[in-house]
Amino acid sequence: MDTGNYEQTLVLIKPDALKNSLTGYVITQLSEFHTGLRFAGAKIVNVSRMLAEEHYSEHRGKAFFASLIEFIMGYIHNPDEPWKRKIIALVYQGEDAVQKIRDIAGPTNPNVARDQRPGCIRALGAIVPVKDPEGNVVGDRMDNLIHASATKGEAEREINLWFKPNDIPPLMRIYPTEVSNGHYYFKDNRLYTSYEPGSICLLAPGDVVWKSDLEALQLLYKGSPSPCTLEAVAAKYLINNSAE
Ligand code: FUP
Repeated sequence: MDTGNYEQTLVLIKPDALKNSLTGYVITQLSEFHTGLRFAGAKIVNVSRMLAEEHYSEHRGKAFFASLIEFIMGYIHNPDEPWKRKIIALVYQGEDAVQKIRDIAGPTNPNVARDQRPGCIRALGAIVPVKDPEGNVVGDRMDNLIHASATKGEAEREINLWFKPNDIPPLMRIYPTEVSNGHYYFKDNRLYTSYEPGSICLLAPGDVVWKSDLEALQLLYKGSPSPCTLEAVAAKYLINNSAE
């Protein structure tokens, strides 16, 4: 199938950008006219803790981790209005998609962005001190308006984490898919292949699924080592399933 053999990358328009009405600005900066890239997927997501922690799993244990999770879940920018807690997840596709969007996003740290790349998107961000329970500053939270995948490998992991195959038009999918031939249910961080009261159906026979997800579920069900955790697969199927 011709998918243009193009690279894809994940962009998240974060709660600080949404709160400050910067969505239009970001989308204009990333538009096909400026970047040559096309939309392959888009969704509004109320970010669950499971999804947030999987997305930022490489930062687990760091001083800013808890604050970063609260931030991406929308608690910081919408403490009293839970229905406003959301991000916009986008997949862009085209030649050099990862690098092109990283360049327009700019450096991770907004202070560095202002210094080194004035005009980039993250130059409009903010740095917020993270304190321990005694009030000592132990790190910084970087509210930098957008996430952009750092490498092609990260883009694949992240797009598979946030998007199901059917969120992306068939001719734009670049990662392998399969059709599920079984049921998979999720409850209390456990996997089942038949319905358990209170469980949520992740996959049913006939569902189009990322090949990597199906392989991971088959391994996890057998109790064998899997390249990813159950949470990393389940988080996507639970998107917008229930409010945090
Ligand atoms: P990037 O790939 O540019 O998103 O950068 P990182 O993977 O290093 O960081 C992921 C997210 O963690 C960024 F959005 C910024 C945030 N972060 C902090 O909040 N504080 C830090 O000290 C480092 C990163």
